Amino acid sequence: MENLKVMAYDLRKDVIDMIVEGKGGHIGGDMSVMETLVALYFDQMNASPENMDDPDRDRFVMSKGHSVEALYAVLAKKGFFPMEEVISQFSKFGSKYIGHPNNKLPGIEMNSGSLGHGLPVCVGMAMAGKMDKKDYRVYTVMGDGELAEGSVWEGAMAGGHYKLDNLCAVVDRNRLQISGSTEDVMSQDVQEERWASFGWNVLSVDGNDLDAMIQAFEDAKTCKGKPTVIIANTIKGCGSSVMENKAAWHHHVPSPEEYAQIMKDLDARKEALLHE
Ligand SMILES: Cc1ncc(C[n+]2csc(CCOP(=O)(O)OP(=O)(O)O)c2C)c(N)n1
Ligand SMILES: [Mg+2]
Repeated sequence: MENLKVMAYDLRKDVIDMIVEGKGGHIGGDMSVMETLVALYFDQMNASPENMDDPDRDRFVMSKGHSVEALYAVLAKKGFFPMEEVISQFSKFGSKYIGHPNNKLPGIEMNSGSLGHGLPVCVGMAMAGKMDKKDYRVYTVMGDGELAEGSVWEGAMAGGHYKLDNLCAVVDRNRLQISGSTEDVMSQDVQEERWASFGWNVLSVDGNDLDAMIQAFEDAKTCKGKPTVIIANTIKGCGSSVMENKAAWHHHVPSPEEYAQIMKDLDARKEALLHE
């Protein structure tokens, strides 16, 4: 388990390199979502390069598609494509590693980036699983700003109505969206009640605590007759005080000085984990 926690920090470093190399990227949300992705791909999901065409594989959709750099880092670590290749080619002209997920790449189930579409499509995947009597589970991650999209709530309504207990959604609750605080732009403070009213099992945990995320995914599996939403309370930019909780770091390329400090901070967090 300690290794996975450290891995989440190593993958953050890969993301920073990707963004510096590609001269752009949604850095803040990549940092906040990392433990969610590590928990899913390295502990929970039955999804690997070996079984990506298997009808029984678990499905994941990165609904907040702008956090593609974090997804690329995790998929590369999992062996779907080489890490060096994605770092050196990210967002470059003619590259296949473009700035939002596309399903021509191995391991990516659905194109995303236009917010609000992941959950409704995952509802369909989960319904198909039930109809086909398959055991696979369906996962998606949304941003908290993304919850302003009406289609999210149509998906929520259908997920509850059809009692899709094979569906688990995560909200990366970092309290910031593109232009500032979610509470200023479109308040999300009552979202637990909203999800519950649509018939969902609602869990709220520290989303940058890998143990807590894994436990939440385990709890979701035991809940029958309802889909689960995990409100993952995270820190946007998690990993360095240079980036943390700063709206300006939603999309940002670190300067050479910022880069040096961020890498130092990420190494310090890793060290602290190793001596915990
Ligand atoms: C439909 C749609 N509208 C606008 C955007 C532009 N956009 C990209 S990221 C973003 C903010 C998203 O904030 P949040 O969902 O909280 O993501 P996070 O904080 O995790 O980065 C917006 C508005 C988009 N991608 N799709
Ligand atoms: Mg957010």
